[in-house]
Formats: sequence, structure tokens, C-alpha cells
Amino acid sequence: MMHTAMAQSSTQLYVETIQVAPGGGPLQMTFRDQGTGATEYMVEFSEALGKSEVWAAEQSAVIKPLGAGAYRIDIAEPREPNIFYRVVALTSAGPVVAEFANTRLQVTEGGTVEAVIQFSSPYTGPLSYRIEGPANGYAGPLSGTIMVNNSTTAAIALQIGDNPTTDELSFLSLIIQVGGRIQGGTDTQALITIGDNDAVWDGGFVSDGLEFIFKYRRSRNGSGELAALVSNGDGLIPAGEYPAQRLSPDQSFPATMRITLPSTASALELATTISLVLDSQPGNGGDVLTDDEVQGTALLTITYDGREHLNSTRFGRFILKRPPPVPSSSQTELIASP
Ligand SMILES: [Ca+2]
Ligand SMILES: [Ca+2]
Repeated sequence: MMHTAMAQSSTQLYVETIQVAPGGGPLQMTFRDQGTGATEYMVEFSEALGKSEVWAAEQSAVIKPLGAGAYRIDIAEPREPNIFYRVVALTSAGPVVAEFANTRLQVTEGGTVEAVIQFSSPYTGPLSYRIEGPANGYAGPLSGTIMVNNSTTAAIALQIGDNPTTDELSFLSLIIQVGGRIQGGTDTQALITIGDNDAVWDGGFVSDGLEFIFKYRRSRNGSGELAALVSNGDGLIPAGEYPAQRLSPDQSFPATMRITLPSTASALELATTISLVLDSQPGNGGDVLTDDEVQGTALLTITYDGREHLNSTRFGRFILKRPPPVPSSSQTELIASP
């Protein structure tokens, strides 16, 4: 195996010896501090150097002073197979107060939320966090560590999961793990409110002489939007859920629902096809296309098998209104920890 240790350029720490046990096993290195003024050191590893280097703390490294500015590093189980180590001098080894810059964060499911942390003085080292809350199905790992490199700020980015269901309002708490050099400030806990990108909208169709209401399910599941007309069977359209076809998965409108009915399900006892095309072109007439409301033109076509003279086409308007999010039923807004 190849274990290479190097000094971080800004701190002038040189590794003097590397001892590698035959066939792997414990690794021993020594280094000498030639006047950085540091009182604490951290060993980091990277799998590559150059553009693709990413340094992370080697938590298992044990550093022992040998006197006269020399130190020994023991790593019981070195990482395989090719790894680079470096020693970082922590010149400000005193406690650092960490807290969130903003304790109220919003994100829509499927999105990424970034929580910014402020330190009372430049900090180098690991910062750990954990996530709590009933909405933890949304988040991946419920804890993690980021590396901070001589900075007064850092950011934790959380990817929020995306499901296809309509959910009540959900909350997560993101908590800074205090300990070691990290002391907690006033705001060590941030509340993340997760907005749903799935909803069952209330819909209505209006034309001369014909009106009906329906539900319209719009959901997003990472790879694109799905939509369907949902009828309870009270009006023109039999009970059921009818997927909408769109020009592309990312484009909400125009949306076409085609509903084919066997003769047994048709009022005229004829096989029937109902086609409803909803289109919204904001800036056109009274069309509206927002996160909570859609208005536009609707084209309703009804065709009967073998009785073309009964076919009809109606131009009308449609409206979709998104109901407000369902309040949380589990008192999930967590209070700040003391
Ligand atoms: Ca959802
Ligand atoms: Ca979703």
C-alpha cells in the first residue's frame, strides 16, 4: 500500500517518517512543528491530490507529543489502498461558538435546503449535526459531519426527499452537535418547514349551458410532474382517475384527459369518448398560472361510436385552485433547545 503524508502548506508542518507495517496494519508517522504556534493538530485524508482532492478528518488518528515540537501519529487501521494524509495545525485551539445564521428555513420537497452556521472566530475542523422530527422520512442520513477550513461560516446542505403523496405540513429540526472545540451559541437549532409539491386541486369547467366540477391531482416525484383528473362520478364523467397527457413531463399545460366509456357506462348506451383539453397561456386573456391557481381555456369533445351526428365540441374555461396545505396533526413544530 502507499501512504503518503504531506504538510499543509500554510502551516509548514512536515512529516518526517512514515512507518507502514508489512501487509497493511497500523500506520505510524512523526512530524515536527517548526513554529506554527499551534496547540492542536488534526490529521486529514484524501483519496487523491490535485483538482479532485477532498480532505476529511481521520477520526481514528491519535496524536501524541514526543517533546521538542515533535509528534507521533498512530492510525490503527489505515484506509486502503492509496491514500494521502496531511497534518493541519489548529492555531486557534480555544473554544469556538457556533450557531445558525437563520433558524427558520423553508424548502419544498425534492429541493435542497442550506443552513448557514456562523462561528465566533475562524474555525478549522469537523462540525457535526443531527436531524430530528417526525418528517425524518424526507431526509437521508439523520446525522452528518462537514469539514470547515479556517472559516467563520459553514453551510449544511440537506436534500429533501420527494414523494408522490399529498402530505400535511412537515417540519424537521437541524441541530448543531456541540462538543470538543464547538460550543453552542443561542441558536444551535434550526427549524425547516417542508412544503408539499403534491396536491389535489379543486377544478371547475364552465361553458355555455354546461358546468361541472372535478378534482385534479398534480404530483411531482423527482423525475417530473404527473397529473390526473379525479371524478367522483356525480357529473358528466364517471367516477375514476384519468391520467393527463402532456406535451412533456415538465410542462403542466396543455393537459389532455381522454376518457373512454363502454356503451354500458354511457347515458346513450353508445361507446363514448370524452376528451378534455386544458390549456393556460399566462398573458393571454384572463389566463392565470401560479402555484395556487390556474385558469385557462378548456375544450370538451364528446364523440359517440357510430353516431357522429351526436358528437359535440364545447369551448369553455377552466379553473383550478390549490387548497391550502393541511396543517400538521402531530404538533411537529419543535421548540428551540435550551
Ligand atoms: Ca408530497
Ligand atoms: Ca412530491
